[in-house]
Amino acid sequence: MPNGHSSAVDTFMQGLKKRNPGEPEFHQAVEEVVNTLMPFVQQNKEYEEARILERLTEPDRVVIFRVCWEDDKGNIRTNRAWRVQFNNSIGPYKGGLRFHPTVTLSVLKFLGFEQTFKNSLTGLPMGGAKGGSNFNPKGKSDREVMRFCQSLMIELHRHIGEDTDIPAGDIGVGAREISNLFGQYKRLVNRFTGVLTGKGLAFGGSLVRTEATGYGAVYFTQNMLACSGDSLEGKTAVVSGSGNVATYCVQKLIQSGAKPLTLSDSGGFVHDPAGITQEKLDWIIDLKTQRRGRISEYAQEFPGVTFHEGQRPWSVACDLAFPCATQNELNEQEAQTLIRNGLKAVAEGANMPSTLGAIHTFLGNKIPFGPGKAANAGGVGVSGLEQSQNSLRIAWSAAEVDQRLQGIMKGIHDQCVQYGKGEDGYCNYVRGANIAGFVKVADAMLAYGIV
Ligand code: NDP
Ligand code: 2IT
Repeated sequence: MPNGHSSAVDTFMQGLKKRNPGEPEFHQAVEEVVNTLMPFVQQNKEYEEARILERLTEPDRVVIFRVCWEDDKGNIRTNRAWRVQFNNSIGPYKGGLRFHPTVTLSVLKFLGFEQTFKNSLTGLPMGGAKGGSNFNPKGKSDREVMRFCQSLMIELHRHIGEDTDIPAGDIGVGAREISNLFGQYKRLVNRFTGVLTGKGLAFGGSLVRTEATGYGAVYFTQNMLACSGDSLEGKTAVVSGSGNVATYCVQKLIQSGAKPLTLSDSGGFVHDPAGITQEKLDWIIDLKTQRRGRISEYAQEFPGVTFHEGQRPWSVACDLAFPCATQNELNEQEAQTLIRNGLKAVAEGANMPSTLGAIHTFLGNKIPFGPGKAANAGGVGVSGLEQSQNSLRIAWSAAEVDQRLQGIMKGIHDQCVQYGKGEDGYCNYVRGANIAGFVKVADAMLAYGIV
């Protein structure tokens, strides 16, 4: 990068850090984007003169509130919740809710910022937002989760709406939580409307939404491999996480003739050298969604499987890596290990799972690398389709939704190639996704004037 760009990035980042102290995840997400956008913005003076980068890194609004609820023993509990409404230039705010003890304003600002670009890439009219709470659903009873969700919605309902802001799931927020939240919203406003996505099929949910993020990450990988005439057939894959994204990523890998070898959770990873089959995956999905168990139990259930306590799966040799758990779960050293072991491509199912050092290592070694805002956009893409179906008051078939999801992922891939392919033929999907996601939002902001 020429010096003018890097010193402009440094100056920009100094200002951003000063304005947003103590928010390391937000700084990291902005730095990744600004690193690749700065040269583009400097070449396109209208963006620079209108200070689009400064405006785009300041959320439209942040709502912070207390959530009080009563546990099963009658104790009064207090959590904090947030909704970061980042940017609604191209559509109503849209993005998930995360319930996890590690949730902070910094985490939600990074997620809302990334969401703005991701949603733009889908081609659907959706702005960017994220929310959640430091509530830990692990170990809580269904009733405790319900009381927490109901209490949270008593405040959140004032700030959302089908044309204002449409939350969905994320870490710790799945079918159970969305159902509790939707039931309470409907009761508070006395309207049945598509205000949340990821709803149950009986009350306005879309087929394939549950599967969409994991499936989409695999479709994105298929598109990356196809650029060099390659396919998923026979490829080994290392997947982290064992939640919604990881499990449906594994399912689509199996259906595509690849061999998924690992899954993980915060306790460690399991390695199945024979490959995870659909039958074993059904057992895992039941373990994780119904029995709410730990991934280590998989190694006790199936012969030949090993559990590696406290470790991440990146030391297992593979063709493909799918980080699908959480932010900063794959560092520079682990990226080097993957490359040494013959890695062919990476697709981020999670948001910001690779550190800046890991991204640099993948790009420096010319590994096709699908960043989260491109590779995991299938989830919010099908959320957008759920909104369309709710507005039309119809339900599409699974085949129809899946077809549209494949079209969305191909569209995102091709936009990345348009802006990211270099003269040597290597596609930098990070640059491609950042610029393609930016242009649409920035042009809308330019059109609105100074707002
Ligand atoms: P789930 O809650 O279903 O699963 C999360 C998984 O990640 C669990 O296996 C969990 O393990 C693990 N995990 C979470 N936090 C940590 C941590 N701090 N350290 C180690 N492991 C951790 O969430 P999702 O599958 O929905 O989300 C996974 C990722 O995908 C997130 O980054 C999310 O933002 C992203 N994403 C999700 C989308 C969706 O539609 N759901 C859409 C796009 C992106 P444990 O049980 O031990 O906590
Ligand atoms: O990070 C994400 O894209 C999500 N958690 C899904 C958001 C959505 O609105 O479906």
